[in-house]
Amino acid sequence: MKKFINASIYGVPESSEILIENDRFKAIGHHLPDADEVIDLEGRFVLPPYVDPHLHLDYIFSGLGEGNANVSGTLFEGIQRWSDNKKSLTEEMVRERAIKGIQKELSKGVQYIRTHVDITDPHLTGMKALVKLREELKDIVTLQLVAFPQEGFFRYEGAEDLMDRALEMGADVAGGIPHFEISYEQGVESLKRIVDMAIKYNAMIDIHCDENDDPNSRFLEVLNALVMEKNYGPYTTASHTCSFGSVENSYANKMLGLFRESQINFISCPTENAHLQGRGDTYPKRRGLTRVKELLNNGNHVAFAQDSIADYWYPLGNGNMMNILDNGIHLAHYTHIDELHKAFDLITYHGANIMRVHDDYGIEAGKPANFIVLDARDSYEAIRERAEVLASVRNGDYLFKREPRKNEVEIDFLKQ
Ligand code: 17E
Ligand code: FE2
Repeated sequence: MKKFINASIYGVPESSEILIENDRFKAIGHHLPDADEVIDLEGRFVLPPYVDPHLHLDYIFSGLGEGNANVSGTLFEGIQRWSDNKKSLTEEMVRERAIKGIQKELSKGVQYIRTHVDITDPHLTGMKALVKLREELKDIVTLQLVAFPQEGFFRYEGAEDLMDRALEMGADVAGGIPHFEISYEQGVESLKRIVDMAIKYNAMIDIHCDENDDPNSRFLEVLNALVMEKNYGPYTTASHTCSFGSVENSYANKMLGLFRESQINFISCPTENAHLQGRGDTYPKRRGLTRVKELLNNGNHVAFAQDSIADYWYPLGNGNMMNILDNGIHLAHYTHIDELHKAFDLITYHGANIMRVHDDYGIEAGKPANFIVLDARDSYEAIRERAEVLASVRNGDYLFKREPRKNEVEIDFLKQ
């Protein structure tokens, strides 16, 4: 048995000790029984691992290199560049990219990743590579795969059949991109078929939905209605929904009532969409964010995600969820002290609920012993200091452990 003492546990203020037996939490509390190994955390902040519920592992680093930059900074240019270049992609290349991305995220405290995988490819190259990797890496990372028709469910010939095959191969989630279809009608029809297909395969749903600034892009309303009728809201996620940040209040308020009923989930990619959206605006310039605060106050799960690491859509990104959280809370005005105390939910519990891994997630007796340790004492300090992850523990063992940084500047006269 292993015991961590003097921990400041997120959401469990009454406990300071964590007892682990083999790969599971045995007890959380005070003055727990002795263990063979005792690790003193010296008051540091402990929380469940970071969750990145929206990433494109098959695209990673595609934007590096001369001539690969997205000049207009728009979604459409990203899709075009990807389409022009993806034909040369091999399974080996996807595997290499994905491993690099996973390494980056893991080394920053992430242990759960939902990745979209482009299935508008007659060979399903990405899906083949990632199905294997999901199994090979399962001891160090929980990977979920979305069968994502990047070039359109109808717009790309044969996508419907490819999506069916990807789900047959074991994709966990059905994706979609209705705002990229050639008409409103086709967008709606794509959602109907995707929802039916997901239910047929007992898969979750995660749609790239209204990733634009158009207040009349209303596929979110359609998606919500479809899954509400089938009681499938908790298994469904609307990703991006940038346009919901542009609709007027009377419409938003009506929709919030419906989202409360359906319990549909939301993923916002604050850095990605601050970069991609508002490109048609002069000033005021929109920042691409959905109504994060209102959705949270409405009782829906909202998670933040990285989305891209140096791909055709976005030149930055390094898998650091603290950076995503920091940007997201600023853009969302989620910065009141009471909000800062619970802001980590956006990169931990909400993502775990969205991925539906919540039964095995969290610092509770009986659950897998997965957690991270931050170089801070509580949530507020961790966010203010953008605290580094000092350790990541998976199934009771360290994935990594690093020394805290010291104050590099010593000012002697203060000591006198
Ligand atoms: N594909 C897409 O449709 N939207 C994005 N933001 C990315 C890929 C990164
Ligand atoms: Fe995406």
